[in-house]
Amino acid sequence: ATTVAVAEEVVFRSKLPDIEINNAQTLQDYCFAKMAEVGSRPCLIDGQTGESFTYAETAAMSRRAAAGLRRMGVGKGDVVMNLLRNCPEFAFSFLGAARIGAATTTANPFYTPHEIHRQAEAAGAKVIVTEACAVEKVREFAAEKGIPVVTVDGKFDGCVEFRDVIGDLGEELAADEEVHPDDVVALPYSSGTTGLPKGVMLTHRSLITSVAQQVDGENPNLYFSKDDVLLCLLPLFHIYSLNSVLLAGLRAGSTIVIMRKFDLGALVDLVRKHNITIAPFVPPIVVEIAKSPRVTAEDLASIRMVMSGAAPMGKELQDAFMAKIPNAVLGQGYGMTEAGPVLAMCLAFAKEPFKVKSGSCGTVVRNAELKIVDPDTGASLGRNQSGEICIRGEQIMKGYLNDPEATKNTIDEQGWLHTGDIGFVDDDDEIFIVDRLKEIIKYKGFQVPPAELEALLITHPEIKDAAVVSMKDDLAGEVPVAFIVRTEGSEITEDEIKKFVAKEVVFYKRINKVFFTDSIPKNPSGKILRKDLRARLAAGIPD
Ligand code: 4UU
Repeated sequence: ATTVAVAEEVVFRSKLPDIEINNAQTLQDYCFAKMAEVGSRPCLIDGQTGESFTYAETAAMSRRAAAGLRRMGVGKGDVVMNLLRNCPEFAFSFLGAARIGAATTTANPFYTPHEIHRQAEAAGAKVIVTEACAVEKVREFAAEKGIPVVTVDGKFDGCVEFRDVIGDLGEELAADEEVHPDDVVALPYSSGTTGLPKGVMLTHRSLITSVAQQVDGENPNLYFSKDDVLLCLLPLFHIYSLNSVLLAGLRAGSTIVIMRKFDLGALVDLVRKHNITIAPFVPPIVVEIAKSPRVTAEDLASIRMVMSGAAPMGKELQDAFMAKIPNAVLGQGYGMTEAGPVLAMCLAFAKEPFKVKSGSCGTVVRNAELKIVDPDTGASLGRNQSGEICIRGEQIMKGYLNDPEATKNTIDEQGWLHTGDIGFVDDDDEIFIVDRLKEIIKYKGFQVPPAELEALLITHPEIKDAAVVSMKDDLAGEVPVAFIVRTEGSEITEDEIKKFVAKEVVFYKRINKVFFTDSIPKNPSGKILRKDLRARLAAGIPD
């Protein structure tokens, strides 16, 4: 007789018990739930100007933004684009849009016009909220499409000032629009496991669940209190900062100090001035602080928690940093835009902390299930075996906007979201990421989608074929490099190709190196064999 193997699922859970999460309310009600307690406490502080807004003022500003956006014709189901560096107006606009049942799509103001227009168009943005550094890039496009442009930092021809949207009379929205928990509230763009950037539909339900998994419960996994002061330096247009800094900070009633751009001196000044207690970072910032002789333990003495995420942080870096700031807890969060975004969080951040290991990216959050599957067979794997990390729970995205095919390829029929990350769970439930199955390149935590660069490269008349893969880099973690097949007779140079790309993309998507080759390795269905190219790079003979 033959034996039939019964596939057994090994599901990993948090060490913390599940909690009850009321995720059938609006995100703004959930975030401002402690208003009675924190109304007069500082909520947002603009690090640059020192301007401060209490919780009551922040809520009022968001109601005024809601009224203003509605006057501009934004309504339920519509999309507002936030094309902003960090500023208080980002929060007012985001929460204001939520109040009228609209969603916010977020984009980097340093994107090129091409990148901005593509997202604004795909998301169907009804209004663009931006600032001086990006105004010129959207003005013409917006005029053509009849999209109003709002600016937060001054008056520009043909644009509306945010101040006027808020209104002199201070008219506030009387009552929030009723929404369904599964209505979209945030629409960040991500390329996910393959292809071009897509709109990630995060709903009221998913974001409430994600924030609750972090900061709620008797023993919160990520313990923020109303006495904490959070440094909001990571860009709010990326889901890490939007979710784990702004929304989680609001929910906890903490003070959020907003910083527009990274500068080590300014960072130290802000930490000292506001007694920052929580510092969410990405690995390149951790590296810079660890290496800088200018930054001392004393400078950062008020910080009790340093969080790193969005890219790998190895044991060596973690140990070097901890030696420098011995009084702070350093750990990682592991997120992916599509996953809501947080999959795992360091348990040393809990109110009653657990002992954790350097190099781990945390333990799966509570109220969620995580499994590791063999990418070839789909079999569920046990502890200490590496495979693709999958997550299930109410926090994950509803799907990609207008792309059921890509959604189906990411979330399977059983509701598991496939991350494209390779990792394992150890004997103590800690997760270690060891590789990436998906094509995405992460430059200092920013997404660089190879498919986007390849599509651009092959529009050049002298480029016959192209493939973009990641190469390790000391400073950025990873950088994109291109394998190029020239058209017959072409003598186009590396420099010309780099310049061609640089004109069209934001700085971190620029091609770092070009390798000319005779052909791009592909499988029979035409998919680029990136593994082969990465192997060539690793072997140091890239042609
Ligand atoms: C190794 O990077 C993010 C979100 C990060 C995040 C969010 C909330 C971190 C902490 C937090 O609290 O999203 P994306 O969509 O830009 O990129 C997702 C990918 C992951 O699939 C993985 O490949 O970024 C990588 N990544 C990490 N890699 C994210 N976090 C980590 C990590 N270690 N800690």
